[in-house]
Amino acid sequence: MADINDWKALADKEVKGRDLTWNTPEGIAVKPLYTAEDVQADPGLPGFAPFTRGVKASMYAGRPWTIRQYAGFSTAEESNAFYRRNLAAGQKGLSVAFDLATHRGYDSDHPRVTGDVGKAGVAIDSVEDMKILFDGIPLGEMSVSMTMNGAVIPCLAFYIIAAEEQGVSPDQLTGTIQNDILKEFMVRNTYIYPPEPSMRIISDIFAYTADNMPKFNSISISGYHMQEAGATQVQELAFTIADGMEYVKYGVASGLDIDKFAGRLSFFFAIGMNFFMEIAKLRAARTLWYRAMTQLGAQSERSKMLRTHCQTSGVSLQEQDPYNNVMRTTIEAMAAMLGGTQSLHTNALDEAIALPTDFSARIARNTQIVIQEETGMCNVVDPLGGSYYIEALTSELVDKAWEIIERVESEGGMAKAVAAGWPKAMIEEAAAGRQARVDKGDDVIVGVNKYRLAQEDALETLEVDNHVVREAQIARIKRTRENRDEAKCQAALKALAEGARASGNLLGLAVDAARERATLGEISDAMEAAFGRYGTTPTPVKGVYGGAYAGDSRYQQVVSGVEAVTNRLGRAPKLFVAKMGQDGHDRGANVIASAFSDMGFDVVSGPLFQTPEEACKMALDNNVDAVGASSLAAGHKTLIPELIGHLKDAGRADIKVVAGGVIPPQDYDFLKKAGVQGIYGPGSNVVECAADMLRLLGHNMPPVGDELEAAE
Ligand code: MLC
Ligand code: 5AD
Repeated sequence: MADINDWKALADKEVKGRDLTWNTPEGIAVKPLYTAEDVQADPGLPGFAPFTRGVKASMYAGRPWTIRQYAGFSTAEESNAFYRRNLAAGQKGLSVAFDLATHRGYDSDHPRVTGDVGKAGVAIDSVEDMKILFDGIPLGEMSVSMTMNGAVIPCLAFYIIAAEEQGVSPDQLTGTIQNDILKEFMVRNTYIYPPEPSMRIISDIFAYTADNMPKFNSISISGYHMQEAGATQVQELAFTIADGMEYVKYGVASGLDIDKFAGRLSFFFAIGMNFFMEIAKLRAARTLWYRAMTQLGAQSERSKMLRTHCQTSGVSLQEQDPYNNVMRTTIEAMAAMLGGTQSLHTNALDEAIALPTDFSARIARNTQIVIQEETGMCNVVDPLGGSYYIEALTSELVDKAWEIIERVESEGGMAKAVAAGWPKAMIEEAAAGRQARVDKGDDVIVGVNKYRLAQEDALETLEVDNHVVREAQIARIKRTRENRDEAKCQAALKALAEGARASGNLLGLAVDAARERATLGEISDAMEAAFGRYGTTPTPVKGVYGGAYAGDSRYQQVVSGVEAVTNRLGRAPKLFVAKMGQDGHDRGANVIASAFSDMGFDVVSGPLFQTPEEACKMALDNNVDAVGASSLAAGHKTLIPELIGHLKDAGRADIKVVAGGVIPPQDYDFLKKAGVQGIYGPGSNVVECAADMLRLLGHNMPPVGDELEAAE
């Protein structure tokens, strides 16, 4: 019989000695062949420790994963109608997307959120909105996930009261609250309070749910947003498990018995296009959590069992040739189910430009239904168990992630690591490296950097008129305030504020305030009075993007162009990367900032959450040549024209304004009429963005492929 050396000789001959090793971004050297020799240990059986092969013995053969589509937009009425249509069409669990005003603890009438109300999710200002959101949906039967982290106390309180007023007691509630603040500080940015009080909020929620809501998952510890921000699978895995360990330590330090709350911790991972790596990642995650929880002293098997939701990757989807996104999502959905997820969201094909329409949501949902009901794939538990490659990858991921986890632990845990900033820097470095690989065509994206269409068909997308939603919300807030018992409401808010300053369970106190119709903004303010509001300024990495481009002629042309402009101006051209509104997605802004700075621009990165007026002031104070407004949460039509208006009023219409991010092509004309001089959607090549910027600054930049020296 042939052995491995025979195989090596034959394969070498076939490819004439070419090295077939695939070096992945996570530093794994994937070989072209795996055999029994690569498998370190027997992975055990599903339903048994360490749960590598799944948390249930029967897995999907017994019950398929929950089809749980994340959704929310506009008003509670519109989102409720959308939920009901989706449930009628085969969706099994709900998952609420709140708008950014709600995330950040502002009522819809707050002046800082005019561009955000109802845009990236549904606007929720009080228990009245929450009741409408679940009208006709029995909360005693439906499991509901709420993606809420910053304003987690008022939102969960509204949910509890909405259920109470449906006649459903807290102990009947099944569902999940995201409640994962560490990754907010690292990558997602919808925090409100500083880290310490934010961690107290989480322990208070653990305590309240352990006592009153035994069927409710008190947290969804999320790696998803790390991968979206550019993390490799090893980083996502390591930091997520380390976050989980930190929450457990805080819970225990606050006096809770580990086995009383740990069984209701849940997880959330992204599933990207590296199919086998993603399958192995979920298996590795379960193996790691078992190890971590054993180390932390958990006794019950349930406490050591990693149950997870997954979402297919948003960043893997493209604006160009968008029907390719259906295939991408299908591949990712298969990886999630082969990895053994408990619940899944499949993204819609219009992901890169807007929120899903009924049409795109149907295709996304049916992707899961087809897998569950047409393929027979659910009938066998962990069908890839025992695959040499999958088992070897699983072990390698466990080892690589554990190394990072040990570093985190040796430095005092994840809260300290997040404060020190190195996990975020590591992720941003990976993001800049990925962008450079895509821009250079080393990482292929079909329809974007290869096989690009000459002409794109227009896609019909969902548009929300935030002005209309805001007016409706303001009217309802007014009615709610008029109809409540003001004295009782104020007393409840006062008790909450005192609880925040001293002790007392914040969720319990907020439930009382919610019952009295205190608004989300009022509940958040009561805690902010004690905790303060947290803000950070981004510090983009340097050298990674430029490093990846060493020797590239087009890159060199742009660098020379920047030098020419620098000589003309007597200083480097200055770009201000602005993030306005409550949109905290900063991967794009950070990648642009670090790449432009590597190319020689003088880059000023603004803080998150500026108003257009504040952004204008910063542009003027820094005397910049151009502002690049990054928008991924649909506020662009309100915020960018306002910024241009302020610049004009200040007599600085000469400052160029360009926009980048998730901007539907239908909005391009509107923005151009408002004075935006360049628009860069997803899939834009960053070197070409810089070439465009040079043209805007009056430099004669040659088109791609033209090797003529750029003449100043
Ligand atoms: C499951 N069950 C079985 C079984 N399979 N029983 C017998 N045999 C089987 N084969 C039981 C389970 O034990 C459980 O009961 C019950 O059925 C439900 O199954 P589950 O597997 O727990 O599923 P689910 O209820 O859907 O819970 C999944 C979860 C949860 C634990 C991962 O946390 C969850 O739903 N998370 C969703 C998070 C989410 O949607 N996030 C969106 C983020 S979007 P019991 O009693 O054991 O519980 C986002 C984007 C952004 O964040 O904005 O940035
Ligand atoms: N409705 C549906 N999906 C949403 N996403 C974000 N907001 C919404 C919403 N309101 C999805 C996108 C995004 C990820 C974070 O969640 O897929 O990439």
